[in-house]
Amino acid sequence: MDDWISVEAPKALERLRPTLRARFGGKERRWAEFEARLGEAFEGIFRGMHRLYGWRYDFAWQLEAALLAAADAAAEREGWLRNRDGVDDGAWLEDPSIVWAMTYVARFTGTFDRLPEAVPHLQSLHVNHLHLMPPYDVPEGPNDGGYAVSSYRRTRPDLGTIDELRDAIKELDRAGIGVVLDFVANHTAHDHPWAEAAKAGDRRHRDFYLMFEDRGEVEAYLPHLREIFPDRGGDAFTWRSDVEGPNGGMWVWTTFYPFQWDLDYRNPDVLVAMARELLYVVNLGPRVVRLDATPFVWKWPGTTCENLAEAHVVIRLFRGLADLVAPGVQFLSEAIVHPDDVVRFVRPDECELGYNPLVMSLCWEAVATRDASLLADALATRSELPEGCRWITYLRSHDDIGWGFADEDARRLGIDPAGHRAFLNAFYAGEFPGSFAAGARFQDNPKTGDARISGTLASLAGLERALEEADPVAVDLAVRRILVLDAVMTMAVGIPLLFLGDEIGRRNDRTYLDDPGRADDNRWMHRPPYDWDGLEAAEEGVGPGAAILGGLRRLLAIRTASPAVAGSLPEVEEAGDRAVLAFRRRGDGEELLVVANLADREATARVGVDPRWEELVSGEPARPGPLALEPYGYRIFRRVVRSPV
Ligand code: OTU
Repeated sequence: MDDWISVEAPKALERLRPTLRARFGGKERRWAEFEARLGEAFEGIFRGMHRLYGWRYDFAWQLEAALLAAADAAAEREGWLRNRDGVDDGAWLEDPSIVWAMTYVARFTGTFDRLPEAVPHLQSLHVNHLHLMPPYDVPEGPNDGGYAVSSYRRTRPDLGTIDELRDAIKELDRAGIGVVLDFVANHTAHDHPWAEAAKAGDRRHRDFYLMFEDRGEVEAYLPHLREIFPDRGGDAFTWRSDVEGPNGGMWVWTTFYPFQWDLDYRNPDVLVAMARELLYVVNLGPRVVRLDATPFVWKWPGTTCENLAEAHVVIRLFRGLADLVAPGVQFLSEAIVHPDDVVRFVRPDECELGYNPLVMSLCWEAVATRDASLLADALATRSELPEGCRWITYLRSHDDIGWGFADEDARRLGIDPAGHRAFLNAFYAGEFPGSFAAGARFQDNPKTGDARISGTLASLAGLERALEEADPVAVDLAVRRILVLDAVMTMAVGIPLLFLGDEIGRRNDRTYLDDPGRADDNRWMHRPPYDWDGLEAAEEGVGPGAAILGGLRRLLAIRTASPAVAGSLPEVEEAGDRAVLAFRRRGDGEELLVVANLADREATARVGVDPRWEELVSGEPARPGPLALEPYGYRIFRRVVRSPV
């Protein structure tokens, strides 16, 4: 098969060359650039298309359509972006100074044109990549925080126009802040023009979605599927009487909410149409595109319809086509699944970047159990990625926290996975006696016993309860808890990502309950409007926000000046106390030793340091012998190592 492709692909390229060239309308330099990239990427694209659609009578036409989409996007790409493509080869991944943040435009500066006003604050946090939550047009009413996209070519009117978004991206980029934009590959909103056409009975667009005339057809899939959002009631299929069908409607596949219609990538028309939208987004100017819900894009009856091999081929095709247009633009994979499956999306020909939900959830696991073993084990055994790829490490996002550790890892450490998850849910929902957390259960599923957790960093870490109880000791402890978690996030592995607001200890927001479009999705409790007054107070040294902001800035200053964190893996070591996480990072003429006490009691750590090391957090000289750590105390030791001659 492979041999056949390596013979056929060059012939196909030969045949397509004049058609593609014509799209550049005489812009010879652009065509030459495109042609050179084509030489590199074509065989991969051919292979992917053939793997998915090679059996079809229209395979050659669909291949052509996909390449035409890339040629058109390349011909249209703006000059400043082409200049950036010329220098941006992804080498920035090797840079320790990369720091990410995420926010909703509506809840941060309100509009695109005011984003540049936030640059000084972002810079004070060393932030140089900003994920703007989906700013695209959405249906009226609930829209899953923008993840129900009605069109990629229009923005939400309250934020500004698509041109204003373009301008803001360009201006932020000039200020050294690359933008991260979403591409929601798995579904569209139920009022996307394709969905509207499908409702109106258009055959071509009906085939864009997974639609079934009767319940019997659904049964081929149903028993194997996981319920992603059980709270909504029902299952992954929604009966729509506004879609014409022989039984007065159709069942539509809706993995997430009923207003998010899953696309059917088994239809090559969908791949090509979505590639056009993706390349449109790429041409808006982001440095990174976040691919939402990557595991779900391919479905076969009788399978879980998650993480299928074909889903990877779809991502690879997107990557290959984007390589023709903007090779410097990186992809970020959002796969919140078993750790073995998470890592498979992170590879140079799929997504160079991947969220690390394992480290995220195990940070929380460690402070709940006062035991760093599972976190240490994950860092030691599950940090490695292919060359040129990086984790995005975070403590929480706009989504819930799921306990995604592997059952087999837990069992190896003598932990019962189901019981442990039940404990963690009770703990972070604040139900467990003595818990410091003020979170809430998200998508509690009594049938399976599964649940996830909502809450801001500060509320989950105990600040909300401590302030409510006006208990200064508990407030101090909560601040330390937040900072030790920040220390792990900034130093352990990958690129740190902050949810804006957490840097000043923003607590849960319950106003979402008054908004009918949000009230039944408690993830809104941890997506509060940005508290600019709170920031001012924190800057003036007032309240726990000031301590959090100061501590985090110190950590980020250390992190961004430490070449050892850029390319190295954490080397985890025993420190003689289960509450203590200790790891080294080595590289580029320096060695770091990070020691963090994840318990609310004093700990003693065995660390091999001597006066040749400096300690960067306290500034105190390093002393040999056991290290006494206060509750949630952390130290970052550094020494210069001479490179081998
Ligand atoms: C993503 O999350 C987004 O981050 C969510 O905000 C969206 O609601 C959702 O997609 C639909 O667009 O289940 O609880 O394995 O777990 O894609 C969050 C990936 C989610 C899924 C993930 C999804």
